[in-house]
Amino acid sequence: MKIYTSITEKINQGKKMFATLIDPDKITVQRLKDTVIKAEKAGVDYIFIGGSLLIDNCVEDSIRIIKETTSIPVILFPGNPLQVSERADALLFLSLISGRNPEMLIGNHVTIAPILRKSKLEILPTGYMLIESGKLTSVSYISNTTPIPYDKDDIAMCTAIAGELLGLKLIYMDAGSGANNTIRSSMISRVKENISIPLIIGGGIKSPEKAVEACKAGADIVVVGNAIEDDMNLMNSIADAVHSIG
Ligand code: 1GP
Repeated sequence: MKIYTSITEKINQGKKMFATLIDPDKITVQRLKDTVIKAEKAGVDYIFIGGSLLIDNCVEDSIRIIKETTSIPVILFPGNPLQVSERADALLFLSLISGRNPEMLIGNHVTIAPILRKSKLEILPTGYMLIESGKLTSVSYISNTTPIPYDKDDIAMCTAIAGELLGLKLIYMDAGSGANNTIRSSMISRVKENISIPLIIGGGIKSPEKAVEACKAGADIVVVGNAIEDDMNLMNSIADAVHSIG
């Protein structure tokens, strides 16, 4: 449990963490290399890799390139069971607890379980919660689930508590890739105050200010994808802002 231990140790030290999300379908080899070099210089804590689709089947190659370039831990954030690679360090084993689609809650997990059992990947059982964000996101459409309404903090809280009681080790609240609205602070803090496992927040974060807002509300790890695809220099300012908290 190296990565999970590193997350909890940082939380115990009062530190906040920043993860860059790379969608292998949306990035060229050269841009991937440049992004990873900048991530290393910026002090990014984790690289998440995954996407809702898998058009070019390039997860393996992308991780190989990342691993040749940096020692930042690579964590799979799979949009589907095909996005599993032994080259990564860990896997967010996502159960979509905000939804009521049995395949996303347990079905896909049964399919992939024997493969994961044999792999060396560190498995991070994660309660994944989609939060409504002002538009239909890819993950909501693909997963065929309804996100938790933007202003229903109590539903989010109860869902996260249920996830923790079921034994999940992380909660990831996601407004979805390219969300119009980030998750509001009151929802983040309501959840954080009622769980004792690490909380990941992502979706629509485009600035250091928004990342800091999420951290101050209770996020332990903030995830940024789209905004970094648009401007990789943002990694520096977001990493500095997140790491200066606490
Ligand atoms: C999406 O939380 C991630 O699953 C990141 O979202 O691409 O909008 O930063 P963005």
